[in-house]
Amino acid sequence: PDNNYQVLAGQQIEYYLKSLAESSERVELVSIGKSVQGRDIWRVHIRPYGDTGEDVRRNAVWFEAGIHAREWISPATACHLLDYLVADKSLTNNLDVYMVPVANPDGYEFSRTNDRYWRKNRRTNTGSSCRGVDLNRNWDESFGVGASSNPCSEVYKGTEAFSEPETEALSTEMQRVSSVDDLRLMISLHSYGQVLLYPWGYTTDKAPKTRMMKSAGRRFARGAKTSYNTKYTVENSATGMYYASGTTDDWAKAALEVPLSYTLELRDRGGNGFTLPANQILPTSTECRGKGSTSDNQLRDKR
Ligand code: 0X9
Ligand code: ZN
Repeated sequence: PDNNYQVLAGQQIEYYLKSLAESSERVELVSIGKSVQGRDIWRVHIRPYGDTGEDVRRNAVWFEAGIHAREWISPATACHLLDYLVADKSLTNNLDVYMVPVANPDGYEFSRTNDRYWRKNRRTNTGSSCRGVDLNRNWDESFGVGASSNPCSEVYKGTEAFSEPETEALSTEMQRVSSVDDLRLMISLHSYGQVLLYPWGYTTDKAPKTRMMKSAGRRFARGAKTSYNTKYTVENSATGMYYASGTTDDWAKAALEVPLSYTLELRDRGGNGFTLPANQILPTSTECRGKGSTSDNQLRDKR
């Protein structure tokens, strides 16, 4: 039924990823670490077509999804994108695609079974009865500026940068990828708001390559509009939303110097918010791929 918020359980996503890796030679699945409660954090790598296994430096993109537990549309969109990327031969040509579809597996499970609006991970905080660290405040970039030191806060930053196994695993693997490849694009998938955010989030100072992030961002928005006329705006995190620090996008920009670093807030604009009806999963995934967008047409012409 459309309205009962069906979503893949974490384990079902695991099975899906494993079957994808088994059925396609191009897909490599690796556990990059364990969550607080011991769940695997899976990282998918889609190698380009015709990859001979040589150690060549390629352009790479990194997708992170599900760092916030209640934003169910994020892992769902990530899985649909995976499906699309594995099936499409031309799109991933000479490009390494990396993805972590469920970056906060404990929180995701908790949101499914106990508290639909859970956001953080499931850390037991010493000296407090409140659990969880906001994993999108725990990265080692201007840690603490515009985040809370109260364990009961929804935006609790944790005891120190990378105190959480989830952010530790993600950042270590992102660092490794950026040492073997040229990481050109990083997108962290969230909801909701239909806005593509670019750094910085902790200051209104201009980040390097802002013009490029804006123009590429507008191209995304144009593409996203073509499927169902859904409007996405492109904004700076700090001015367009609110100050936040210790986030994935700022860290990728600052520490790894990823030229295009974004947080993408998926559907909707607040009508349903986090409890986006299941019948919007597929449209959301489809429009974000920009079917019918300029880049898609160009790719089609090249085939
Ligand atoms: O607050 C967040 O972590 C993100 N919004 S959400 O509603 N999904 O929680 C926005 C993060 C944007 N990035 C930066 N401010 N750097
Ligand atoms: Zn979020």
